[in-house]
Order: sequence, then C-alpha cells, then structure tokens
Amino acid sequence: MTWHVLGAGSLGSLWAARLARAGLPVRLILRDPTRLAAYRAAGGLRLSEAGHTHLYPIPAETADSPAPVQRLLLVCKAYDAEEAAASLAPRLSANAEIILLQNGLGSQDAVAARLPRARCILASSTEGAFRDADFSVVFAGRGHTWLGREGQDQAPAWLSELQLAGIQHTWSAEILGKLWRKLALNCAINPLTVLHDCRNGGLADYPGEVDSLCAELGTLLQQCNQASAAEGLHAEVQRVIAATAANYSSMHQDVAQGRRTEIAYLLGYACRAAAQRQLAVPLLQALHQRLSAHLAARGLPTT
Ligand code: NAD
Ligand code: KPL
Repeated sequence: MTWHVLGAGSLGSLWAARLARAGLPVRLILRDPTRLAAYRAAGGLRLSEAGHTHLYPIPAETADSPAPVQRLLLVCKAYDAEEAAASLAPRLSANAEIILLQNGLGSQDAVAARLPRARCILASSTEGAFRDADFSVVFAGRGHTWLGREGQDQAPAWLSELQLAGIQHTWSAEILGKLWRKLALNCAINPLTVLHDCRNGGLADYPGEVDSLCAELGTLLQQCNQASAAEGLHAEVQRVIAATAANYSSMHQDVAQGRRTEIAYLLGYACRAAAQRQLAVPLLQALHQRLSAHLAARGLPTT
C-alpha cells in the first residue's frame, strides 16, 4: 500500500526518505505545480544523517492528482493541517487511514471533523529534523514517536512497516495523554525562552516562573482528565531544560527566523481548555498575552 506523505518539510521528508529507503512505496503531495516543478528540478529529497547525504527520488504529485489515497501521513504545521486535509478529501478512500503528526492539540479535532469517514491516528514525536535547503533535511536528533487512537489497544498491522523503515515508535491507547504531556512541556519551556530570549538552559535563571507555571499546568491536566500526564511534570520540565540546555526551543527558532508559531495549539489551546472548565489559570493567561504581544510586535500571527 502506498504511503502518501503531505508535507515535504522537516519531519515529512525525514519520514518519507526512511520509508523509501526501506523499499516501501511512497508518494509526496506538494502544495502546487510550482513546488512540484521545483522538487522535480531538485531530483528528489536529500536526507543527511551522521555526516552522509543521500538523494531519494521519491515520486511526487499535487493534491488534485486523481489516484485514490488510502494511507496518508499528514505532517505539516498544526495551523495548516485542516486546510491540507480538506484539499485531499475528494481523493480519500472510504476506509482511509491518516496519521496526524502535529505538535499541540486542536488541529487533530479540526481534521477529524473535516474527514468524518477517515480513521485518524494521532502522533507525538520527539525526533528532531531541520531543513538546510529546499527538499533537503538533516536528521538532527534521534527520538521516539508515539502513535495511537484513544481507547484502541491494538496497533493496525500495517504500522509494522515503520519498524522496517527504522522509525522507532510505540502504539498507545492513551495517545491524548502523550499529546497533553508534550503540550505541557512546550508551554512551560518554549514561551519563556522567547520572552527571555534565551536557550532552554537559560530558564535555570527563572526557577520561580517555571515552577509556578508547572503547578498551574498540572492542575489543568488533572481537570482535563489527564492525571497521569500531570505526574512528575515539574521534574520532567527541569530534566528537559538541563538535557537541552544548549538548544534554542523550536518556538524560539521560529520567532528568530520570522516564522509563524504554533501558539494557538499550545498556550492558546491550554487557555481555551481551562476556560471551558471555568478553571482560573492566571499565569498561563498572562503568558499567553505577553507572548501574543511579543509576536504581534514582530508582525507574526498570534493565532
Ligand atoms: P515544516 O514547516 O518543516 O514542514 C511542513 C511542510 O508542510 C512544509 O513544507 C509546508 O510547505 C507543507 N505544507 C503545508 N500545507 C500544505 C498543503 N496544503 N499541501 C502541501 N504541503 C503543505 O514543519 P515540520 O518541522 O516538519 O513540523 C511538522 C509538525 O511536526 C509540526 O507540528 C511540528 O511542531 C512537529 N514537530 C516537528 C519536529 C521537528 O524536528 N521538525 C519535531 C517534533 C514535532
Ligand atoms: O519540544 C521542545 C521544543 O523545543 O519544541 C522541547 C525541546 C521539549 C522544549 O519544549
């Protein structure tokens, strides 16, 4: 079965190249005919790993290509996911399966509402990749990917193809907990690195701010029926800050490079979830406001 991959950016290229390397059929879905022509001129996707670069001439098409799509990896930014999914709706088979690989929460529900007949699998990844040129990606950090459908204990058999491709993954029937946990880590670390203009390790200078945010996030997780995602949150945030001390957070990198952030699917989602439960989260709200003002002052979207 062909793996259609929509989103030939950092993670999408990383997945597509490894699937193709394992001999699995892969097709890229690119944004428009101009991107398709640029891709064809580049001759394929380049993946650099441990100092070696290989070219993978993976076939590509645009969303309006006629062939049906049965298996889709949707791997774009959270703010693009709903529109990207809608562009493929006419091509999806009746029992299509879609892996949604977006950070944060909110985009997955929006996609599922747009494609009610598709079976959506949610994913949360700690792998790291970045683009060093168009259609060229660097595998920057090994990590792990959690995949799952809430309440479904068994992974679909076809997911074993990820093992063939060397994509480390685990199925989880509690995937929402994984996504909430990552959201909480990102809310505790990323906005503060932007506002203090520091690397992750620089947050060691603001222990009070980090501690009180973690406490508020823990209460929110519990109110959202995610008690296990709240367990040990503060200790994990401190561990991640120490382990990634020399790195700039992904949100810091986005802002520094003038790119739109996923704020609406991280802090924005957390604040909306609290409001729906009439839970007061003054620190998260103040952080959201400060970050929004910071982005607006730089001409970046706040949604
Ligand atoms: P990216 O911006 O590098 O790539 C996204 C790609 O999707 C871009 O090439 C964009 O042009 C394409 N795209 C968007 N809309 C499209 C459409 N309608 N049709 C065709 N293509 C479309 O993003 P990324 O870094 O790969 O991140 C994807 C998601 O994974 C994000 O939610 C991110 O937070 C998450 N994530 C990324 C990393 C990482 O290391 N890069 C790690 C963990 C999680
Ligand atoms: O995921 C991250 C990011 O930078 O987006 C970490 C390293 C966990 C910081 O929140």
